[in-house]
Amino acid sequence: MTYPRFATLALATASALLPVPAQAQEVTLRMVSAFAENSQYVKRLEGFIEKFNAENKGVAQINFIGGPKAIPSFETGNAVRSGVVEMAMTTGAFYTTIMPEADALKLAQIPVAEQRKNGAFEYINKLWNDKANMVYLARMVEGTPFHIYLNKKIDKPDLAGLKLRTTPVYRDFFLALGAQVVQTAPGELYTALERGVVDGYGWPITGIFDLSWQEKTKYRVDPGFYNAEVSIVVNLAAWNKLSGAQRDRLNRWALWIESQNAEFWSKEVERETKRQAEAGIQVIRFDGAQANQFVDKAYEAGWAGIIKHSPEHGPKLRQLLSKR
Ligand code: 173
Repeated sequence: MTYPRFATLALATASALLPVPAQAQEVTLRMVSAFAENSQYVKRLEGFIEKFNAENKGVAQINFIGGPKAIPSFETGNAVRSGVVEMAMTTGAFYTTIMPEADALKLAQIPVAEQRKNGAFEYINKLWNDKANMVYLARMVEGTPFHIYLNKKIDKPDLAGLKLRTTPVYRDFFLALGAQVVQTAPGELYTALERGVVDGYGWPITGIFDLSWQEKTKYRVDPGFYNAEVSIVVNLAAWNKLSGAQRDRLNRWALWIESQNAEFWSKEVERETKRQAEAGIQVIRFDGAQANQFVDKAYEAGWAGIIKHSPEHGPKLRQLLSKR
């Protein structure tokens, strides 16, 4: 439809005189990642950001600043809490010093889609708002268990005499298995393996190739345990400054990326498992009752750690995140 010239002019003049509503201004949100720039996690994030930016011009844009070189992995939580950046893709284990409950998300036995329905997601957001000045926006990684990777052979679930690289994710479980632990950021693990400072490490089933750890890894212990959690968090003050339309876009895109998780990660698990075998990594496999005990012990140690540090919220999180 074409308008007569004067109508167009009149409209243009009228809109020039109106105050600009908040939602008419495009907002740019700066974002960092706790994981390396060449990692699979970040590649997927970059694809997401590219699509988001292309489809949300004039509303909101995400400016990806970089990985741990920009903000060290264990500082990403602080950076979002304090507003140094507006967003981060990180994991709860990296900001337990802000709130110990952050590390509970690895213990989720139900997908985030279900967490959004059973009250868990709301509970999480209330906690994250209150304790970390953050909005918990979207879970990026689901359905990828953690594993123990070793350079020394074990024949039962016993890590006595071994020194393992850890983060809060694995700490209580590895200690329960008798290991000595040393905490490092992902970026320091290669050197720790190379120098023989550690005999192994914890990491999800995907991603060991990102920083070349396969070169220094002989065994993977099966089964895996927990549910690796990597999510997008947003500074609460920045969130509150957004217009309803801008928040709506971010929420819609959060749901969109989450809806891709199951298929994306199940393919990655298959691909990376195969790739590990091709790289010569041997599997130390516990079966049957021993496997069940191993996994049960992981969850028991994990929840005991959470509940010890958060007697107030730990039990509720356990109830909300566990399979019925
Ligand atoms: O660094 C880690 O091993 C870690 O805690 C983690 C958490 C989530 C995904 C990948 C690694």
